[in-house]
Amino acid sequence: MKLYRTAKGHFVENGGNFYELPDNEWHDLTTRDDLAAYLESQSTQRATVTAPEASSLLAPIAFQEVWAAGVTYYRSRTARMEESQTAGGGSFYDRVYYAERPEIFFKSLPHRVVGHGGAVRIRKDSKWNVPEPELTLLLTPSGKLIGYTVGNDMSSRDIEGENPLYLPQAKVYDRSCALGPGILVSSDPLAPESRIQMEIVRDEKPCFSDEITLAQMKRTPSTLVEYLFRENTFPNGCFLLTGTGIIPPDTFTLHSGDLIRITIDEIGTLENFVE
Ligand code: DO4
Ligand code: MG
Repeated sequence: MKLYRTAKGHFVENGGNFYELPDNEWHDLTTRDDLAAYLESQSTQRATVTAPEASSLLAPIAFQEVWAAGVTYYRSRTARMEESQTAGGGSFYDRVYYAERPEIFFKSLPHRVVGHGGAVRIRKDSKWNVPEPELTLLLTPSGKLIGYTVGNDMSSRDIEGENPLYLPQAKVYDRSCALGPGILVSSDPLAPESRIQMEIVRDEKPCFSDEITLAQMKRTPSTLVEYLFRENTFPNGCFLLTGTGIIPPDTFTLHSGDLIRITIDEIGTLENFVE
């Protein structure tokens, strides 16, 4: 089942059919531990409707904080070591990749998040920017995993590489995070062979594409969630991005006008232009 937040209401897709939900607040829906059972019962009681238009989709977030894990794929560890070598930060990334404790950082509040079709931004004081396509978990206030979405952890690699202590500036700025298109409602782990694919289109031509499977993630979502909830409460629940395994070559930087298309099997495709 998939759940969509749109300008015209909330819709659930179940077995290939769409149903419009009664007037629930998005916050109330996405903090329910029993969301899957609730949506199942709603879809048996309602008439089918036409699928909502992609242009009406809104970011699937209410008041949740957004957090992110880093260096969860070998490729990410290697890229960070290279970018921070002159700053002497190289060994931090290797150490965190192998350490028991994962890297988890605060990424965003809802007002900095855009949904499918929204424009993400690159910082004006940065010259090297990339999207990071990441499987993203939706967690309720009790810490229950109730769904998945596609996330883009926009990053300024020159700022991050200059000094690891600049990470929050490389990661947290207006419209530095995209989530969507909707929520795959499931508490089951996704199949290890599920692919994350990213394509970047410039002047209507693909200029980068790559893919990776979830099998290559070093940590499990449940371990990341356990660390995140160890000494934190989330009265509104939270989203947790689980790290990137796709890194464009060092010669690549995003341009204004680029289209970023991220697809995760089972969840869907998130598209954003760069402002
Ligand atoms: O350690 C810096 C950030 C890493 C990250 O965002 C990622 O691996 O996805
Ligand atoms: Mg990331």
